Amino acid sequence: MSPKASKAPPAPADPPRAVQLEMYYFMRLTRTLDERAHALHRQGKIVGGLFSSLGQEAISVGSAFALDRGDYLGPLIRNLGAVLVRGHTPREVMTQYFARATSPTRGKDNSQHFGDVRRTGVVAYISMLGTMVPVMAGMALAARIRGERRVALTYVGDGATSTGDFYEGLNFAAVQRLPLVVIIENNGYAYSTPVSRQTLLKDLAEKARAFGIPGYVGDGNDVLEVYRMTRRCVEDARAGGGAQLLELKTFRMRGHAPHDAAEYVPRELFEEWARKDPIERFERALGLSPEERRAVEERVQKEVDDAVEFAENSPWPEGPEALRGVFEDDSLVRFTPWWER
Ligand SMILES: Cc1ncc(C[n+]2csc(CCOP(=O)(O)OP(=O)(O)O)c2C)c(N)n1
Repeated sequence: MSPKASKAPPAPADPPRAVQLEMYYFMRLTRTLDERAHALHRQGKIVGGLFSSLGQEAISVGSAFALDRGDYLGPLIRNLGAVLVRGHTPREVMTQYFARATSPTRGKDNSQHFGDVRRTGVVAYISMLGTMVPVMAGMALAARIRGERRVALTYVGDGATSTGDFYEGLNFAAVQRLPLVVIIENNGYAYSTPVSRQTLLKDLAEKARAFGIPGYVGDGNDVLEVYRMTRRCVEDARAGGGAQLLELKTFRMRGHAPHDAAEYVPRELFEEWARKDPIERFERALGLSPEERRAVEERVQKEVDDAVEFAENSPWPEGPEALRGVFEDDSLVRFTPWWER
């Protein structure tokens, strides 16, 4: 689908080179953290779910750069890059992966289930597919009620576009003309289900028609295109244009999680998408000098080494911590058996 021709504003300009270098840094940081985490998982140091954004870094970084400071972001398991851009540090990420007492959730919950609405605008992710759409519609509505011009941005996978929550949340946002931007991160597979078994549509953005909202399709492996398209959706949403749907095509370069070798994916697809690697493409577009590349590499390695060391040396949470911070009111989780009440 093409943008509405009649009232299309000019495409937002690319950020200056210094900002593009920061985008490159965040893409490299995301990938290095991801690769280190997978190595640590194989060593048994990280247990439980670990989800990769390998090959999808451009979507997270480009879209997060398109937001303004006070905006809300609802990430997915594959949006580590967006969470880093919003200000969560490698130490926070690693301690969360290691489930230590120093982590954002103080050792509780899934590796990606953290955020900080007040500090970074990141609304902690929950794993039920599509559920962040109504949650982020609620964030946009709350901001409007308070008279704040904040935009809410969230992501769904191709699989999540088949859920009721996606339809209900987006339809509510459309009808209420809420400033909500939903990015479909179309990475070809929902676990082992290819997109061709998910929908008969050619482009998932065509679903925008069902809600009467604009729908766009872009290249999810081109960080500057991601930035420009998201920025435009964000600007339109903030100006009163209501909900926006943006489908970005990409590929999941690993299995769903470390236990999944993705044997159901034809090898040629991995080879084809490896040639479209978003980081290598951006390096070429930026015309990086060897010195610039080395400087980013050193900065990233130092930060990741520091994060791993900090996490490994951090204490485990004490048992009773499991009962704290689950609800606003801590007393709610203290279960009293009926015979003791
Ligand atoms: C409502 C719901 N149904 C099923 C699952 C189990 N599940 C977890 S991830 C996943 C596949 C997700 O695919 P997609 O939405 O395309 O995102 P991707 O993992 O490819 O980024 C499924 C079925 C879930 N978490 N929530």
